[in-house]
Amino acid sequence: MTSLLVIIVLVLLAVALWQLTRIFDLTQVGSSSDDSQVASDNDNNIQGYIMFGFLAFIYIFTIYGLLKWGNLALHTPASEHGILVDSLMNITWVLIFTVQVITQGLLHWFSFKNRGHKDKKALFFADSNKLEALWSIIPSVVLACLILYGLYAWNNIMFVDKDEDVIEIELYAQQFKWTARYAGNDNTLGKANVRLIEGINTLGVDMSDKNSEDDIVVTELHIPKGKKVHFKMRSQDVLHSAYFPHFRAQMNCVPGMVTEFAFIPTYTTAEYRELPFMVEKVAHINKLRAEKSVELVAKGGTALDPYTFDYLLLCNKICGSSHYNMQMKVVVDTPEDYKKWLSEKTTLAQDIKAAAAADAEKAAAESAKANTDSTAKDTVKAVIDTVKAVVAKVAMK
Ligand SMILES: [Cu+2]
Repeated sequence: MTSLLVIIVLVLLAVALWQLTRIFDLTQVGSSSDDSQVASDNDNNIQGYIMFGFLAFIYIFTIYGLLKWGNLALHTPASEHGILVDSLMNITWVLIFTVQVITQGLLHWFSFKNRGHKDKKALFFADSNKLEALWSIIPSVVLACLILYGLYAWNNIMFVDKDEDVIEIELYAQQFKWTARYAGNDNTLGKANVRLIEGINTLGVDMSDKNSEDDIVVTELHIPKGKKVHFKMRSQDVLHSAYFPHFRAQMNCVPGMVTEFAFIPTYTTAEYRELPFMVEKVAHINKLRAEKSVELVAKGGTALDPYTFDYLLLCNKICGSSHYNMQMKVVVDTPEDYKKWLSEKTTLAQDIKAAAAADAEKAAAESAKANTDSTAKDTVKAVIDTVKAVVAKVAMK
């Protein structure tokens, strides 16, 4: 509401200023100033210098932005293909910056150099095949090279050989959380369907499928370093996007279909935490948190916990009101730790059995309690009846 009021005030202010300038123009009628509406040499000079000023602004702001916010860009990639993605990104940046600096410089220089002048006349020519060829061929060649390199990178990243030794993991997206399913010893995920969602089987895994028997469902993702992990994504409700920024991986999760990608992690969580840039970043965040904590404690609040780095799986599609909080912790372990972690997990089949047993136990306890209650009620009733009978007998006597 406040923003709306601010916008209305700004619009009204702009209208008022515009009206003021009109009134000012009207007061100038008849004066000696030039009101011919045709640009004079002086006007053209001013416009030329303003253009140079704008060019300087573009250059200075670009340099300022790079220095000020450059450190916010993602740092060292934590996956094998991440290096390829980063180099593609860097090449694109260098090209864009070079072309931007040269073309903007030329554009403004020529506009200034050929600014309007009473004695100058613009040269007219219908077309120039040489120029047309030059500005068509150069961008086409550059763009074709970029696209080819991009396609090469894409195939390299997306292609998973059927015979390749990979770990199969399903990522299940729903408003607003992620769940992961490991394929188990057979390394084949069992079938699943949203229609089969029931009780603790929140992913709708088809338990009649043999491959589902050893599937493991977890809410914290663990993956081993140096091993290719093949992710298969499903969505329960709306369009989500599985985004692993540190691994340079992202894929849409579309309801009704399975999407996929694969990557090889190259740093364990512990190793990534030790990288110098990360140590520096975490120290900076914790310094800010400590300062904020002093402020909070002074106001009677609680101090903030210190920050520790963890890889994250985020949702990168605005999928609803709590989209910002749709994330899952990702831990990259050494292969040994990963095996140990996974071996400690129970399978979904075991979980369902345990839940059914717990339900049965609860139902038995409830029925036993109901029986005890009814027996107690019967006893009390019998005692009351006996007392009533005795009282009646005594009264008759
Ligand atoms: Cu989402």
